[in-house]
Amino acid sequence: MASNLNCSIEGNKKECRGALIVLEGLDRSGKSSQCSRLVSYLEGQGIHAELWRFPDRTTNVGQMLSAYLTNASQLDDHTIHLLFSANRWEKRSLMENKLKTGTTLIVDRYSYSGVAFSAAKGLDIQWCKAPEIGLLAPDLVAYLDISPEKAAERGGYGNERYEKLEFQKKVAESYRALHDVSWKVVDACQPIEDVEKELQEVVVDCVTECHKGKPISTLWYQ
Ligand code: Z5A
Ligand code: MG
Repeated sequence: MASNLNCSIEGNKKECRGALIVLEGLDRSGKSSQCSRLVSYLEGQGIHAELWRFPDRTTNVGQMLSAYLTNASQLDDHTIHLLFSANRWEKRSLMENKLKTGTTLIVDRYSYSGVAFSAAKGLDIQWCKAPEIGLLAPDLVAYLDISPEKAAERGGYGNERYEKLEFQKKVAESYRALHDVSWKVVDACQPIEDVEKELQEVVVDCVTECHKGKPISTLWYQ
């Protein structure tokens, strides 16, 4: 029997939906570190959570993305944009099932990375957003805010395609264009534990809201 609170009741067990929480930010802003910490924290609080990341390099599409990012293949900018989107679409129904059965998903990059990186190459932002329409909308977007220069000081970039300071400056501009008031912007230059603490509070509030029946919605909000 389904309740109007997005909770299902199986046997005696009442299950509320999980939250879709996305971390975004420039390279080296600390997303992967914070995603892992958040999952451990939530599990410690008795909240079932899984760590997800995009691109998901394990699928066939993901392997094409990985080859592109490591410069092992070259693709037209529009083509690679659509492949990044396809990589989210191939996971959409699994994500929805997980959310509906009570798993909170902590996601390392999502549609905002897709749009920000392609727009930074000069593609039209509305065109970039279009293939994302209908994907699950995050219940929370947390943006780890750091300047491209400060991020570059963190252990250096790797050798992947976009890991260059000048390009990261353009990505920062694209993120500014995408940002809306619903985003939780966290100062990513704080010590790692302080960033973690700030995220924990807002994430637990978001999970509680979803448990209480916040409806699942789809992109884009506006
Ligand atoms: N991409 C795209 O174009 N389109 C799309 O749709 C999607 C992605 C989804 C995937 O990179 C690339 O694909 C990415 C965007 C593009 N391009 N680039 N460049 P990725 O996500 O696989 O990248 P990554 O290898 O995970 O690295 P990252 O994201 O750049 O880093 P991070 O996850 O934000 O940071 P971190 O690994 O947690 O931390 C970096 C270092 O900083 C590490 O040594 C930490 O210990 C340190 N750190 C973290 N926090 C702090 C604080 N607070 N203080 C000091 N030091 C810290
Ligand atoms: Mg990362």
